Amino acid sequence: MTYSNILVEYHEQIATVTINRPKALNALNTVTLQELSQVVHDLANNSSIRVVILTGSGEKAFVAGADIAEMNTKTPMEARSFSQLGQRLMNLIESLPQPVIAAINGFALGGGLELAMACDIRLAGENARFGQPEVNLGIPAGFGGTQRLPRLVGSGRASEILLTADLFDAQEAFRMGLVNRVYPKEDLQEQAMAMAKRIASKAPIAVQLTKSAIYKGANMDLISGQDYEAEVFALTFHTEDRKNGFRAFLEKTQTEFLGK
Ligand code: CO8
Repeated sequence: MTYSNILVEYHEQIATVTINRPKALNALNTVTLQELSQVVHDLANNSSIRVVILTGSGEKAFVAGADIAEMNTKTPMEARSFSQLGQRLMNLIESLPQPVIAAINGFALGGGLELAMACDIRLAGENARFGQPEVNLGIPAGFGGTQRLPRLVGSGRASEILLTADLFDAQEAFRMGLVNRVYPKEDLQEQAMAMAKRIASKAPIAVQLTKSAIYKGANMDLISGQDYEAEVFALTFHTEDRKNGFRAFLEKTQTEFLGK
């Protein structure tokens, strides 16, 4: 399937999804949000894909936010629908069975940072710049940023970022735990692919259940989260991969995980 604003490339068991509106710094308009939702929906049903990389096209931006030109003409009701379209996309990414790595290759602002925060792992090029500049435009963040940012970096730091609209660089994002690693910009995509391959080589059902336990647990109390963990732990004991993984360890050999 071809999209006007999204590129999808497949490399063995890894899908790279690129937001492709470089002239608008990959800003998220309605079409891009809809296409991305369709891509994520399709990937959720594609069991041959084990890891997804999400990135932006061009040298300058991951995503510079929701599309300001498009939003400018919206009525309050249309703005609500647009916010909910973005929120649904972020939730869809978070609940995708496969892990998603954000390769942040430049500006990740507003809806762009919100998109990165819906991913499981964030890797940044050293040229990346981050921020939630919505209050400069007279709006609050609207794709989940007021909720995910405090959960990721704590409410004090999140409040500063959301209320001042100050931009910050990749090293600062790293120091506050918002990104996992920072790479020279020319190494970013290669490093994202290397990490994706490492994850893709692990037992896929265990990987997906781990993601699910992290994601579900974030919205549960500790005891309920542990109950869920015990359930998914037990589930893996039905799998061939669990048996083969244990056997390989005990026999000091290697196994290739098949996802069953
Ligand atoms: N939307 C639309 N177009 C954009 C956006 C954007 N968010 N960002 C950049 N562009 C366009 C510019 O208009 C410009 O287009 P043109 O060449 O036709 O004039 C092109 O991309 C290149 O941008 P600049 O010339 O501005 O490039 P600079 O290097 O000078 O500046 C910046 C780069 C600093 C990233 C600058 O473009 C900028 O500040 N962009 C806007 C950043 C921003 O405010 N993002 C937040 C948007 S609001 C948001 O994301 C809310 C999400 C929830 C919404 C739900 C509520 C309804």
